[in-house]
Amino acid sequence: MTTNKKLLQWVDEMAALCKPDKVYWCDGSQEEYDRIAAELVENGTFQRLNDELRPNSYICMSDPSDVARVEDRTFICSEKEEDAGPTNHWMAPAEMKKILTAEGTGLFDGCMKGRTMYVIPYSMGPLGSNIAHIGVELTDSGYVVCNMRIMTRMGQKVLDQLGDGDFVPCLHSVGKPLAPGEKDVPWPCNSTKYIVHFPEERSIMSYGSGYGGNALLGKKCFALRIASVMARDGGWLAEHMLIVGITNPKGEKKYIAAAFPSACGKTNLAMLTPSLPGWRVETVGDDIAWMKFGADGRLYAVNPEYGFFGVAPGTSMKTNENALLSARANSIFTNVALTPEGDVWWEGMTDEKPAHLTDWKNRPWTPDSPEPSSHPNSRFTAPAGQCPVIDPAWEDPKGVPISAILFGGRRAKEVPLVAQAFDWTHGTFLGSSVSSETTAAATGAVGQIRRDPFAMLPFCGYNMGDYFNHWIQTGKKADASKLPGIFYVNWFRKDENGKFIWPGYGDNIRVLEWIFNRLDGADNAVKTPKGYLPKPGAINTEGLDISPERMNSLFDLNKETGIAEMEDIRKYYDKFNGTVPKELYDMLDTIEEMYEKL
Ligand code: SAT
Ligand code: MN
Repeated sequence: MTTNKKLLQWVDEMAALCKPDKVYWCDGSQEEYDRIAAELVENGTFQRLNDELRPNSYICMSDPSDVARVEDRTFICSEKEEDAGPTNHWMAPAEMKKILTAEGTGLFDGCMKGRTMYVIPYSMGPLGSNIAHIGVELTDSGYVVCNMRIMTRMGQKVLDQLGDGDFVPCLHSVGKPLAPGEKDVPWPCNSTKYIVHFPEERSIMSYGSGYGGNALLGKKCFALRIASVMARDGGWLAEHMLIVGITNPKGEKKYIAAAFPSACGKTNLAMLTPSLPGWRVETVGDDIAWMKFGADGRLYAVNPEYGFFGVAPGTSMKTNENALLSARANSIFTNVALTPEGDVWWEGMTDEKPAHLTDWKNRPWTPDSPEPSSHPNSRFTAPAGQCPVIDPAWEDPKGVPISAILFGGRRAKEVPLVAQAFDWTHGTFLGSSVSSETTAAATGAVGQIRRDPFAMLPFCGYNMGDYFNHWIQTGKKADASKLPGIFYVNWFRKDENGKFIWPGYGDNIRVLEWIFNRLDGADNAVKTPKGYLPKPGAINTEGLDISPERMNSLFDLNKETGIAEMEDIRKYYDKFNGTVPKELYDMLDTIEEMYEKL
């Protein structure tokens, strides 16, 4: 239990507002998890999988309308509209509070009737780490409790750590009160949804959805949107980045952090199986990095999370063995298909499709069925500690020292396989210009270039132009010799026949090798308008079927298309109402001049 006055008072107030039948404080024990999971089985929310095939694991099928984050219902309620910026939805805090909490008419008033309000104290980051922060989520969803126990460190140990300290209050309800005697549905939710952040108050309110980033409030809501504001004010970085340790054949190790828009192989890089002998890649995190400067002036990162909430379809022993093995037990599967043996299956898991399944809408499925068996955004929730290549330092409260930061996107042309930034400001420029071509997986036209700066577009809790400035200022305040190197990668260049030029996957270690050596000061690059590019032959292609000409085509330099790209970035910057820092406009001018001289 706790004697934290702010916490006790807030829980009392929220219980008075939401009117649950009872309030339950989560202790985080296995016994508690098993009990709540058994209740979910009883309610039809969970089905327990075959313990011989998938020990201590559950499958869950959501309401078909509640399957992904709802960006158009996501709000940043800062006092001033300009502080939310042009890329976020905004409403005045008082107006939003009225909608959510006003007595009698507010959505949260009475929203937990007939249910339990669970109190989930959780730590984002290793307990007691000076990079970590504590949140408390109140929820009426047992599904959320079970997922939060995998995704965060939670329970009594967090209250002990919290003491009288401060925490981020996170209120969540599925928005489906039960009348006396009313039978619950397997996946309660509400067609009205609000995912709301109050950056000045540093609090979160989420209504109407039980799914992923809408409901597991430690993840995108706290660890990115609210934490990005805390980071701006506190001089640190909260980023949508994976963290990996890379060890070369000599046994030397460096840690890198990397940001990619969706559908660019982020999870694969987080758990890469290198194709080059003697190299090792180990996972610290697959989605989010919190980075603070240490006393030695270096940047240290922790993974604030404790589990993976990974996309299931396409994950196989061939594409990402380590992700699949992470979910071999003690996991929750949402919106995938169920096999007759009581295990899970999804598109791409095996070459051969099973003859019979129960699909994610609970219908019989065969390979002739018109729809896929699993939702494209179906997920596994798996303990990070079960990853076969989890890094030995992943729980180190000090964090791991970051030597390089990578940005990347999916671009068929123009953007090279790899480039190193001239310096931190140029690296910030590269991060601000992150762009990716839309794939068939998303709605809308295929092959259109969409800017997703720092892969943070839906996750920045304040004005994106101010966020660029925070990056610039962070570099200015730091000891430049100790800052991580910044690189931009693009695994997705295509030739004139539309075929990928670079093999990707495990062969990406060859690019990481070049980066590794650059960080050690190797003289293997040339300065160009695109950054430092590898000298011809500097990337190890031994054993690859790729000609020097084809390699060179990954690094083409063209005055016209180069300048056109700069003009596109300039137009993009102009959308931010004058908040993009001068340093970045200056960088555009500098690079354009470099192109002019080609
Ligand atoms: O649903 S989550 O926000 O947790 C996952 C994602 O959309 O990246
Ligand atoms: Mn993500």
